[in-house]
Amino acid sequence: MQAYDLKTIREIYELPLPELFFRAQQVQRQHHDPAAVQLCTLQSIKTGRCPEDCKYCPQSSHYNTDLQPEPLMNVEAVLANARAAREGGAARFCMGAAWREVRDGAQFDSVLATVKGVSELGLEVCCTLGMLSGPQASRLKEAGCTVYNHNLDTSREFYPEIITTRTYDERLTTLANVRQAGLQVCSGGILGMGETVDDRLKLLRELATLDPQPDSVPINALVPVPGTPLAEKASLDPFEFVRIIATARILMPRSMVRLSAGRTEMSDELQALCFLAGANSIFLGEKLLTTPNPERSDDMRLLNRLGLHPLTTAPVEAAHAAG
Ligand code: SAM
Ligand code: DTB
Ligand code: SF4
Repeated sequence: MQAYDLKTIREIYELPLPELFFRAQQVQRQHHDPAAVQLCTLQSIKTGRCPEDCKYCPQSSHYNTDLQPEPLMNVEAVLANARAAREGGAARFCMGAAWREVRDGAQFDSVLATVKGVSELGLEVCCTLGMLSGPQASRLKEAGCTVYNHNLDTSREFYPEIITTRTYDERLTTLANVRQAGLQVCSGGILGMGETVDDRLKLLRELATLDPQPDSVPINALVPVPGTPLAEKASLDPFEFVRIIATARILMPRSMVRLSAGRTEMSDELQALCFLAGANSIFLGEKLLTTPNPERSDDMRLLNRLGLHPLTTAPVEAAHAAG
């Protein structure tokens, strides 16, 4: 793996757009089918009342949002939704809980039973439950979970402006626990929280330096939610956004780069540019965890118009076969 310094990353990011796209597409073709898009479904299995103070998050108990909190869903309720997601063409089912960390006990046991049930449906299972110890990561893996999502969100320097209730190093420790247990790592960040371009590039450097690199990298555009401290943030420059996608693709050739939150505010043309820049995964379904996502039928129509098709092979296998 190549170690990147910030200057080199900046030089890539600042390339003339056609050159940046050309390089990103070369990398993408070496490791992925450029016409295949991974479709993931998200399900919030425990919503709201989170003790963390992430300034972007509608689920934090520190802010007054319109969110309706929901306790942990029972196994059967989640399985019903997972079946529907499978019928709808999703390859991966990702379950999120508004927890600071996983605690051993009845609730975690219930999540483990849910994970087992979803994996038995033949779906790839991803969880995002907050901080995780090594033994907890192993139990998730044994239950049939294949991927764990835990975002670094932004640069180490900007992080304390956004979250004060846990540290960057705690995030990295969870990622190490996840990797150690043999789970795939899904880790990315959010753009548009008031960070500089350098903060974004430092986030990419941080992710690209993980060894091995994350299997998937979700790039979220901030969804400004009324009541959160970031409700009034100015929207992102679309070209800055695609440049980050292309730079992520070049720095992390094998990773799935997921165009995540914020697509409802993006035009079809901008999303198409993101696919050209190397994004190859999206969340499908009209809701993310708590905020809206494009309609499934609109997404399928867009993929069709662009000649793209759902990815069926498990991404890591596909990447290994290609390279
Ligand atoms: N509580 C767990 C955690 O923080 O890891 C899992 C759920 S948390 C909601 C998952 C991720 O969603 C966060 O790391 C953040 O990157 C993203 N997210 C949350 N609110 C968002 C928003 N308003 N806009 C964009 N991304 C957001
Ligand atoms: C990720 O990076 N984005 C997804 C997933 N991982 C769990 C979550 C986006 C959440 C957006 C705000 C919401 O819907 O609550
Ligand atoms: Fe809690 Fe996760 Fe939201 Fe932070 S991002 S407030 S940890 S649910």
